[in-house]
This record gives sequence, structure tokens and C-alpha cells, in this order.
Amino acid sequence: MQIGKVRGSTPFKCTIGQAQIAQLDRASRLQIGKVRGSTPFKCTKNFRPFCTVPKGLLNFNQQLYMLNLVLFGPPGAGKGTQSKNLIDKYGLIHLSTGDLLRGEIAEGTELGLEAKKLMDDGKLVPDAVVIGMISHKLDANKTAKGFIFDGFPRTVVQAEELDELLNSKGAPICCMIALEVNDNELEHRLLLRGKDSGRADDANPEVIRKRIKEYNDKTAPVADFYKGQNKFNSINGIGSVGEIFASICTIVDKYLK
Ligand code: B4P
Repeated sequence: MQIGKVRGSTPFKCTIGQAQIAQLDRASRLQIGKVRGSTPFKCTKNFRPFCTVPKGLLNFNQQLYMLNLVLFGPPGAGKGTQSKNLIDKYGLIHLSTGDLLRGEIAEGTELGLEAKKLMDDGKLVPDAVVIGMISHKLDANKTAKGFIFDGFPRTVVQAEELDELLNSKGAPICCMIALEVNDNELEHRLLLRGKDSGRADDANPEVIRKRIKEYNDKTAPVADFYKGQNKFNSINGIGSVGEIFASICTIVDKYLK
């Protein structure tokens, strides 16, 4: 439990990672403030959404709270699939580095042409490229309620850079949710998708195995990074999309209480 203080308010109880919206009591004309998950607190007419404690309660415009999630897992674990559901339910901005890179490829940019060679070969794109893309997207979405980072960070360097970027904006990652799926199932899913996705990296079993190896070598250690910050949550990524989504929501909802 933390003590929060919004400018012009009395201190109030709150927890890290909760509190989204300042709900002033309209009936009593701005006298009682409540931030989701907090005890009601007294505030004045000058109440402004400016919080001195957990910085994660603010978005980049200094409004209250951002819910920033990392959706983690090997290729084909279902990050993209579950992100769609999460956006609908929580109104977050989806940042998928895979989608951003495929967008660059579709537009035929220089960056896209470079990335395509690596992606088709099952390799990761250089850190500086994806960090630059993410930084640009964060700046372009200053009023977001929060972000789902899908497929990013994929290396410890990316995780460190993301921390730096978000901390400088006062809105750190709330939690990482890792989808656990075994290699056989991953290969099966990606080959199935490859039949109609048109994605070269899904069509070839050898490339899929290389992507899984890249994940084990370079991406899996990112989990330890978030374990060290007490933000790591693991869930079983095998089952129906609905069941898995329900498990994810149970975790996300804890951060909203
Ligand atoms: P991504 O686009 O991130 O995608 P992915 O790892 O292939 O898949 P994802 O986990 O999102 O799976 P999905 O839900 O679609 O990466 C592609 C490439 O981009 C990387 O290899 C790399 O080269 C590059 N890249 C991206 N980000 C990078 C970064 N940060 N740094 C460096 N390089 C980067 O699910 C897969 C399939 O499974 C779908 O067909 C889906 O329908 C199915 N499925 C999902 N859930 C299921 C379930 N519960 N049961 C059965 N099937 C399911």
C-alpha cells in the first residue's frame, strides 16, 4: 500500500499499478475524489490529475494512470491473438513490433527491406531499429490509457531501453504476462498459419525452428529481467483462445484493483 497525493488533495491510500481514472464526486461538487482502487480522499476545486506517487499512475500528459503490459512468449504462442482481445476489453494501444516491421516491408521502405531479409531467415531485427520504432509510437500516442507491448522487448537490451523510455515518461511497465507453449505446438500452429498467411517465416519448418532457437537464446532471458522487478506472470498458453484470455484477464484485473 502506498500513500498517494493528488495536487490539492489530502493523502489517500492506493496500491502500485492501480488507479486509472480520477472520479470526482459530481454530487458534492468536486469535494470527494476517488482514484480507482483508492480510498476516497478530500480534494479541492483546484484538484488536478497530478500525482506525486506511483508514477505509473500517470499517462504522458500527466493524467492519472497508465496500464502498460508486456505480452511475452515464443513465436506462435498467441501474443497477437490475445492482444486483439485485450485491446477490445481494456482500450489499450497495441504495439506489435512484428506488425510494425511488416508495415515497413509492405511500404517498401529501406528499413523494411533490411528487416525482411532477417525476418525471412528467422533472425531478430537489430535492437536499435525496433527501439526507434517503439519510441516513435509512444510519442505519437501521448494520451493513451496504456500500451500492450506484443513481441517487444525481445532482448534484454530492448527491455532496458524500454524501461528507460517509459520511466522518463513516468509510466513504467505494470506487468509481463508470459504465454507458455511447447515447441511442437508452436511449430504446428505456425505451419498451419503459414498455409494462408503469406508469411515466409511461417512457411518453412527450418525457419520456424530457427525462430524458436533465437527465442531461447536471446528472448527467454528477458523473463528474468521482469522476474527481478517482480512483474513476471506465467500462464499456460495451450487451450482455447477464450480460456487463455480469461487467465490473462485475471492477472490484468489485479493491476486495476
Ligand atoms: P511477431 O510478428 O512478433 O510474431 P510471432 O512471434 O510469429 O507470433 P505470435 O506469438 O504473435 O503468434 P500469434 O498470436 O499470431 O514476429 C515476427 C518476426 O518479426 C520475428 O521472428 C522477428 O524477426 C521480427 N521481430 C518482431 N519483433 C521484434 C523485436 N522486438 N526485435 C527483433 N525482431 C523482432 O499466433 C500464431 C498462430 O497460432 C496463429 O495462427 C493463431 O491463430 C494460432 N493460435 C493462437 N492462439 C492459439 C490457441 N490458443 N490454440 C491454437 N492456435 C492458436
